[in-house]
Amino acid sequence: MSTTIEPRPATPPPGPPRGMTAARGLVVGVLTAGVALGVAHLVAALVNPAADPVLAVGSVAVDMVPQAVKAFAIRTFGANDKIALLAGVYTVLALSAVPLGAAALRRRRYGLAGLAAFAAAGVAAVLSRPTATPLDVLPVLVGTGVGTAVMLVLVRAAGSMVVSGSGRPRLLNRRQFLATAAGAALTAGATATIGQAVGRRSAVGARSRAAVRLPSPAQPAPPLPGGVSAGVDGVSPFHTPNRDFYRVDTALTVPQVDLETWRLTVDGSVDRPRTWTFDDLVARGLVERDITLNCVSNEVGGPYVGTARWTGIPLAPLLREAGIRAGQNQLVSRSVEGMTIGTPLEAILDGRDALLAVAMNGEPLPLEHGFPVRMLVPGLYGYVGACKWLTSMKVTTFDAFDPYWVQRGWAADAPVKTASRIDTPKPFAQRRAGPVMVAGVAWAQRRGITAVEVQIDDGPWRQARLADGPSPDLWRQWTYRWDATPGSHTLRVRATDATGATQTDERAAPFPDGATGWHSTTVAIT
Ligand SMILES: Nc1nc2c(c(=O)[nH]1)N[C@H]1C(S)=C(S)[C@@H](COP(=O)(O)O)O[C@H]1N2
Ligand SMILES: [Mo]
Repeated sequence: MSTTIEPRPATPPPGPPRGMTAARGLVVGVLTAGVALGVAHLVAALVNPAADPVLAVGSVAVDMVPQAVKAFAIRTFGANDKIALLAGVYTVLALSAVPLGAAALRRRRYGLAGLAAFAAAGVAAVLSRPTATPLDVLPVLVGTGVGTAVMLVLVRAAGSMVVSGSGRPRLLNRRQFLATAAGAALTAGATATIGQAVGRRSAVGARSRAAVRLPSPAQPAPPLPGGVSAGVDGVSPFHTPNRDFYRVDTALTVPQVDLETWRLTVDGSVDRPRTWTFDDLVARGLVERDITLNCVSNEVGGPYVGTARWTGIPLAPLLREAGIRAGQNQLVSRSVEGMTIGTPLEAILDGRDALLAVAMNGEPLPLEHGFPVRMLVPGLYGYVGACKWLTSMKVTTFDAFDPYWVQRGWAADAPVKTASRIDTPKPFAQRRAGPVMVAGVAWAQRRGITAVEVQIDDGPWRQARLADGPSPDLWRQWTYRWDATPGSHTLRVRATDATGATQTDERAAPFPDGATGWHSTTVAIT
């Protein structure tokens, strides 16, 4: 019996240099993911934009992230929080694509298994959306299919690059690999770009909106006194232009509603459930109201508040006609993309101007603000009274159903807290000594603002001058003429509402029912 011992080669068999393996893994992984996502994006644009797996994963993240993270994201990125989130999803995807590519180069089936895992995650994300249909898995499946083909082609091209032999590895078909990679990169870019374009062109919401012709309101807004504007530069205009109106929602793509198929249903514990078309609703007659809307997430001094002239259908009579059964206390609105918002029925029925709004500042609701119909209940934060892209309203009880934000710990009943904000001077502004106009807005919807006071450093509180306040549901501008002396100064503001209550200086975060505290700003006087 003899044993043969293979002679150990003097040098290890030449493989590709290490750096090159990593680079090829990166190319294979990123291009595979890029093509899969680009194709998925294109297919989603054709079937349902919200079925884009990246958006679906982003939406899952929006729904799942803890309150503290969400608050941090809003504080840090403000109105760009959605872009930041999607950038995060892409970063995670890119980072995990590299090991995917490396695995595929080692063994084809590792790569296939990795892709299958991604596809499974994508399908799970897409199907977890509240309005998902089985068709929504199509973008992920087609994207993964094409991605798989691209991965296999790239792996083969990469494999033919290196010819083992003696001496230096020869790069045989480097050109072929690069050409294949370039082809894949082009495919990824082209499908993504075409997807974007198709998405824009098929923007059925924009087309529907462009075709809307609204009759003039049967009840125009009560005339505003000339003095609602203090006429000071730097104060928020009394009516916030639509393009400047804050936007807060969980929708990563703006829902596109086709008016042909859109319906609004009223059901739940009512005697006469009913379904409305847009034209039926509008035919009930429109009223026009100036109403200030704000978000519970607004920090003290923050930007999430605005006033618009809204046109809409009075909500209370419509619900009464449906016949609200005894013992009900919550109206749950549902939007086309699955948001649920719960409003106390009492707030809708107590005589205030609760509206199904169809127009904002004289034009059909902008898509971002809820086209074709949104709810508005003066005196309540948006998350309990202002469902956008509304499609159904269910009469129920608070015991029976927790809407979206309440499931996440926010208060079920959230009347607006009294607040005031210094709009000018801006923080760290530099001004000359002498008269300086300090000015801003204050709001306490349903109650109205009766006083605003300003404090300079630790001096006494001084009365600000109030601009006209024709309705308790509107914010009120205020001004204070300050004789500024050189140095650094802190300005503070606080408001008093019509119940006589003055804002507390106790700082509270927005969660769970709205921020409290005095807004202050520091300025330099020279
Ligand atoms: N469908 C839907 N409606 C929604 C929301 C949402 O996320 N989805 N956000 C609510 C919140 S928190 C606020 S403050 C208001 C904001 O309305 P705006 O974006 O028109 O200013 O819309 C409310 N309606
Ligand atoms: Mo909000």
